[in-house]
Amino acid sequence: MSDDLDTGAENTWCTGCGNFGILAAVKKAVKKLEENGLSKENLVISTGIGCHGKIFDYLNLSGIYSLHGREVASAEGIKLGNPKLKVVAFGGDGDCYGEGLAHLLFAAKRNMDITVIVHNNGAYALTTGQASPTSPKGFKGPATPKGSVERPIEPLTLLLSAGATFVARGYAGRVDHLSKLIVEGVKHPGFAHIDVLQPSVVFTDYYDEYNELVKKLEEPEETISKAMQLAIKTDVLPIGIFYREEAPVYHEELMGDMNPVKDRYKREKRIELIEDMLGVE
Ligand SMILES: Cc1ncc(C[n+]2csc(CCOP(=O)(O)OP(=O)(O)O)c2C)c(N)n1
Ligand code: SF4
Repeated sequence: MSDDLDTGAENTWCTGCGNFGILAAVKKAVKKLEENGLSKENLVISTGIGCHGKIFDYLNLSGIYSLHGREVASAEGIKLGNPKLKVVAFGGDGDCYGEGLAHLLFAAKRNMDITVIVHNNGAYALTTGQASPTSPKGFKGPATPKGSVERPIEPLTLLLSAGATFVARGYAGRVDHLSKLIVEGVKHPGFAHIDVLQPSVVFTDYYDEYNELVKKLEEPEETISKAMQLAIKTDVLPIGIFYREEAPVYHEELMGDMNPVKDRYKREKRIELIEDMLGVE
């Protein structure tokens, strides 16, 4: 494990929290990516706000501790500002599938070249366990004391229909497997989405259920509709890469190989381009 990834910050996650598995998997993945030639200086993270967001405090990587639901928008800005960077956004299910859902879907639609890792614990954990978009029907929490009457969303089908070009599910209790998914996601040229089953030992302690139901996929499905059928299964919970395809990425479609950091236009040129765009004579 890459010790230089430790920040030394006191870890305040509850003992047994699935976030520990995700942190361990990320560290393993970064080490592997470094072995494959990625410089840590070119890896940047953004996080939302929640228990998951504390991963920012525990990972010695550059980035931005963003706002609730804005980690994907922040990651997009970083990527467009300097396309040479690899950018990974960490979100919670409340954060990414609730507050920030539009950012997530539009980043997938654009095939933005970033990786999104969702710590899916089925609750707004930091704010004491309100029902989130992925909470099961009947979920009891401070906002739904008699049980939520809403049905949960299924994230992978949502991302597949939005156009994500890499869609995967991992489990915080399978660290090695998850780290491989993260490596593949970061290497993928385009929008990579990894939904991680992350038990919260306080609000959604589903370890037993997940340990019984998760099943590793051999390889991705060939079509989106087959991947969707797999994603809605409940008798088993497949983990692995559901779907992967190569498609043009947003920053290259928009700017070619221009890099705004090193190819920044002078002021006069920027004004000229804006005037040209506006049709000013
Ligand atoms: C715009 C905004 N709305 C609400 C909050 C309050 N808030 C902070 S963390 C959080 C819940 C986080 O839940 P989730 O994203 O699922 O992450 P988890 O804590 O479960 O990891 C909320 C609602 C906030 N910080 N900003
Ligand atoms: S409240 Fe839940 S998600 Fe938050 S640190 Fe504790 S176990 Fe983890």
